[in-house]
Amino acid sequence: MLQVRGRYLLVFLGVQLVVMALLYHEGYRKRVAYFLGIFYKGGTLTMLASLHNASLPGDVYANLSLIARPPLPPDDLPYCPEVSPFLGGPIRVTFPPYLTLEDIVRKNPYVSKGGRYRPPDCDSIHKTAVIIPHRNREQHLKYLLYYLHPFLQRQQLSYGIYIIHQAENYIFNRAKLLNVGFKEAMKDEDWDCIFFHDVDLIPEDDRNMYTCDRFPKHVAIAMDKFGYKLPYKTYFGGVAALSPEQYMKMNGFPNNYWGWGGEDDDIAVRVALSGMVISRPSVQYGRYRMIKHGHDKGNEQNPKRFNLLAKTKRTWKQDGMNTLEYQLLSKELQPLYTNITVFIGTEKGMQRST
Ligand code: BGN
Repeated sequence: MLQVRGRYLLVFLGVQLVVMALLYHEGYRKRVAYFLGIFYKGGTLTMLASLHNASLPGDVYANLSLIARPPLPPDDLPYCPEVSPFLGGPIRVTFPPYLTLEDIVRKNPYVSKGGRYRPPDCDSIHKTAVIIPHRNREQHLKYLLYYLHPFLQRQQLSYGIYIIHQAENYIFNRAKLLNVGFKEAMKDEDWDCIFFHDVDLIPEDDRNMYTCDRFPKHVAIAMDKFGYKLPYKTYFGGVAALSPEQYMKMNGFPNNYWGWGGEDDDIAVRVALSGMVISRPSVQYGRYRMIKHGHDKGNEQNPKRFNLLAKTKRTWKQDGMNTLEYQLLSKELQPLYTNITVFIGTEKGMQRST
């Protein structure tokens, strides 16, 4: 009897020891972060961050707990280094089953209301808005936010995330929602780069910088569903990045593609018609995992897309940013994103469909 009890006691003590060791490790990491907060000098953080990278390959949250606000007035922060010390390369993408928005909020303590972030320890020269059109894809949105926030923080960007939600049940119109997102985001801030982002695409390499190039950048160039290759040469779907100047030069995106398909091809044609070319990241970095899903109700294939696309050359100046009409129903600052709900009308105009 006594012997059995002794064995239990040993097991119990063993478990205690393991727990204590783990707690001590966590405490150690916190103390390092605190220390850096007091004695912050650009290089120190850089070295430590890269050291820690080696130990946790692929974890999108690895090292982010090392970021601390130094005791300096915001105006005295040094510029962020040219290459962020937090970049780790490939990211492991899995879909944890019991994830909640609260978990994501807890894991991103420096994200402020409306899904805004600026590096607490350095002054970023990049200001990127991410625009995500959405309807009935809450589950996808949750995973995208789980990955996108730490991904952008690893790149030391100042950023904001906008969800553009199409009100009512009329056929989905991705490109018009992107136009609305652009217009609303630019009212908030002088963003220097806008990322137009599908809700079901998760970036798989943090060296895929969410900043703009000299020309409109098609970013989702290697998706798993296309065998990590471009499906065709002028493909412009999924994720694309334009500066406000590039976007205005092509009169934004078309407003008249209702349903699935063709609007991204129209955008690619606009790039060429306005005298620009498509820029792309390296195929090693522009990798994306698509969250699997069934067919969306209300986003059936658009039978008119072939005709529309044949006319882009004649219509691009008459339809786009300069003719955008919509009714803003709400703009809420949620903890992880700015939620814009908009009525964008129907194919027949701005009258209500119901
Ligand atoms: C294309 C679609 C794109 C879509 C890609 C990838 C059209 C227009 C045909 C003239 N284009 O075929 O919108 O992103 O496939 O799925 O349907």
